[in-house]
Amino acid sequence: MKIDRKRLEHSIEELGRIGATERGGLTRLALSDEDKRGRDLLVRWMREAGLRVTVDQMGNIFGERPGEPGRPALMMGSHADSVPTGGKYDGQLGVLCALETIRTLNDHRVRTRHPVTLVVFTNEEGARFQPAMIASGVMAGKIALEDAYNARDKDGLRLVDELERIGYLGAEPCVPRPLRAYLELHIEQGPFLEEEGLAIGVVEGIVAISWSRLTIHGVQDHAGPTPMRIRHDALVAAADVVSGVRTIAREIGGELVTTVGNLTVSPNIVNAIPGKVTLSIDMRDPQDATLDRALPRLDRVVREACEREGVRYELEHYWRVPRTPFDREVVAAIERAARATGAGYRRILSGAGHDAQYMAAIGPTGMVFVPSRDGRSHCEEEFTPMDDIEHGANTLLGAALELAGAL
Ligand code: HGY
Ligand code: MN
Ligand code: MN
Repeated sequence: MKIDRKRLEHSIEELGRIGATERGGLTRLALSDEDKRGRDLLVRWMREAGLRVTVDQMGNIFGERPGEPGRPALMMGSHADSVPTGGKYDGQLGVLCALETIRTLNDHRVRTRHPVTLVVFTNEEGARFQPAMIASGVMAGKIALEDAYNARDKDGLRLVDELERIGYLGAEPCVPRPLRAYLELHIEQGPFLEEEGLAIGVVEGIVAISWSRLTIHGVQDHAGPTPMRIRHDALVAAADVVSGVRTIAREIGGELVTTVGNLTVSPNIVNAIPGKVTLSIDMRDPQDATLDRALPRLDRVVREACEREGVRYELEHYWRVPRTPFDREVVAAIERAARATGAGYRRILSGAGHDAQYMAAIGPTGMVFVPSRDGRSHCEEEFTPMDDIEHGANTLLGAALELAGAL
């Protein structure tokens, strides 16, 4: 039994047109009008596949295919929101490969012991509302529903109000469901599979992640008449922090990665000394202990940079997800399915966060990776060849058949 490559390719192209950018990428921010249009299309496809569609309090969408009554479901899916000027594979490919798996089961009239449930998670990216993976985080009991509801985007709009506005504020409680397993196919978003000429990654787990936000208060003043000796420039302190964040990764080394991805300056005009700067710090490592070493260094970098410039600051380490190992039985099932495709594969660790990170706290979880061209993602150049997607989708199908128990 194999997936229908043409049908899958067509679905990728059709969903990828919703929020498409001129340069072939995708901007479909969580709970935006484009996200609503994408969700509506997925709900239509789920219904056409005979699934019972429900929506929970966080806007997560579920499409249920029946199994034997009383058995826990095999859940599979991903997210359909993107980063700004991102790609049309991150997240949506996992949703569409899960849908293609179900469509293939339908084609072959396969009945399964366990129900099979397709899931589309809300706001996985954390691009519009923080933190990332907020909806699977609420489901896993790691993020309070009220906190998620009150998360605000850069325009001050609340997550719950945006859910309501697009018609996806569901009634189903966003709580753990009994799980046979959770499977997620995703692009690797790194260079290793392509470098080694492999089509499939059997994901053993996800790195530890820490997100911090820094606000620096300087003294806003005129860029002309203010002598250098009396300046307290928030952006000069921020610049020291940005290079200090890079130095932490260089000094600790190993697989630690550190990024300042977001920086806002106020009043952000040519002729005023910046009075206020906010910036984000993203740090990740396969070991929690390394992040525990890196965070005090970050505190020191910020303290010293701000002391030098004589500015005040607030530094908040507001999100931390531990290194997450996946379930050995599920990983083994995915590896068997990968081997059965005949394509090249290897075990791999994910450097990107995924909803699977929280789902692993609810039930046995595993992921399938497919390569990213040049290792690129979160950019319009994001791309994965259809041959690799086909191998990945057939791996997902094989693992689903084993874990759901084809009758
Ligand atoms: O941040 C991440 O790793 C994911 O793309 N949300
Ligand atoms: Mn993703
Ligand atoms: Mn992403």
